[in-house]
Amino acid sequence: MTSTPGTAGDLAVGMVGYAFMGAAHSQAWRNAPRFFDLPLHPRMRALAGRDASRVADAAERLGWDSTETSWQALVARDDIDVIDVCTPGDTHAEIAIAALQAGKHVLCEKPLANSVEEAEAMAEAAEKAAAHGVRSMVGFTYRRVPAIALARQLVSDGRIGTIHHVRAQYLQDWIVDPQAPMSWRLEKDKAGSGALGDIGAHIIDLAQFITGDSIRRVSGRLHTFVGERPLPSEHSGLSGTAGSGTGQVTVDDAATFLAEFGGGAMGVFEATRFANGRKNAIRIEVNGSAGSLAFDFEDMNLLHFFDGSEDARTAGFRRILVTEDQHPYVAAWWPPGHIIGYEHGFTHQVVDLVNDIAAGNAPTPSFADGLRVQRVLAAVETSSDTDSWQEIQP
Ligand code: SOE
Repeated sequence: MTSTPGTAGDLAVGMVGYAFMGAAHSQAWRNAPRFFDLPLHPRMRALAGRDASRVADAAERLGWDSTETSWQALVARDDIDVIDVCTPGDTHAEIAIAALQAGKHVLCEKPLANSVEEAEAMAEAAEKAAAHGVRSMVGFTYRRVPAIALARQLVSDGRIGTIHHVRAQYLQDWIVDPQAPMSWRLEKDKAGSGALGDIGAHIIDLAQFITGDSIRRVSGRLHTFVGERPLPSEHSGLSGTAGSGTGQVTVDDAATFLAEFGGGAMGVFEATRFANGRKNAIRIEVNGSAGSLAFDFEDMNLLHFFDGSEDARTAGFRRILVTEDQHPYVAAWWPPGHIIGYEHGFTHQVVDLVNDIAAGNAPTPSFADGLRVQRVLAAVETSSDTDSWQEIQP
């Protein structure tokens, strides 16, 4: 590592992968400097993918200046400061570690890895690189939804008091139809786990983020409702069409678990792709000695807040529209009262990363935070396999 990249006005970004997450991150790199006052200007310098013509099409569509057909070539370029990893989980560790060792800052999609061992190696590489001013962040994007960031503020301001209960659900239904085709998200080799790692990881991170506490033990159950599915006709995203032949689903369709937090709170978690009618419902409720909070991503601009100190005759859950200039991230967007959407969380993620890189701060969630989530995921799987409570290594 020779010098700290990204300190001369521009911050040159190279991204690996260009499917759903690649598109979401691309709009974030493009919009962040247009709406936020940033100390460094992100440049969308290069996009990497294996197929030359597809990556060229994607670069044109998403706004990248050039392309590479291997991530190794991207990491080797000395005109790139940040590597943004938007690939399936089986490649996160090798790309992120190589990038950190080459002195590039890294933003890596969630979950951090497919196993605790990989996540440990990534956290170690991140710590070593940080000693040279190289920054890293894992993309638990929902932390940057303004209503969630406000929930975190209210907890740390003491408005909820001592937390007794955390109720967290992530509910989707995109494979409830047994004819919905296979995709990489249904293959253990590529995704690590199913609903558990893909969406359960988000609610684990959110629960720990909002409460400021850590899960200390879990008791879980994983289940696969449909074990064999049609192979996709060509593309295998969240909405592919069925082709001929079938493939084995090697991950869970749904995961539930009980959790105990270090500070004594009790947690109930549920992550499923079979909640018919629920599209992207991240529901979190926190009950404390002084009040409660409730959030649902399907109504993402609202936070529900109960203040237990209010006169009992008029107390009740208050519906806060999180669209005011005083709310986290909101002032950069539209006039008060004008709502924002799914993609804004990705933009806020880029804004925070760029600010941290410029200021020399350690971004959050860090790879160490990603490792902590990975340990909970692994413990839920072991618990389901062995019918036992599992402790999480602190
Ligand atoms: C699919 O379940 C998915 O795209 C997840 O992979 C994302 O992390 C989540 O934001 C939306 O759903």
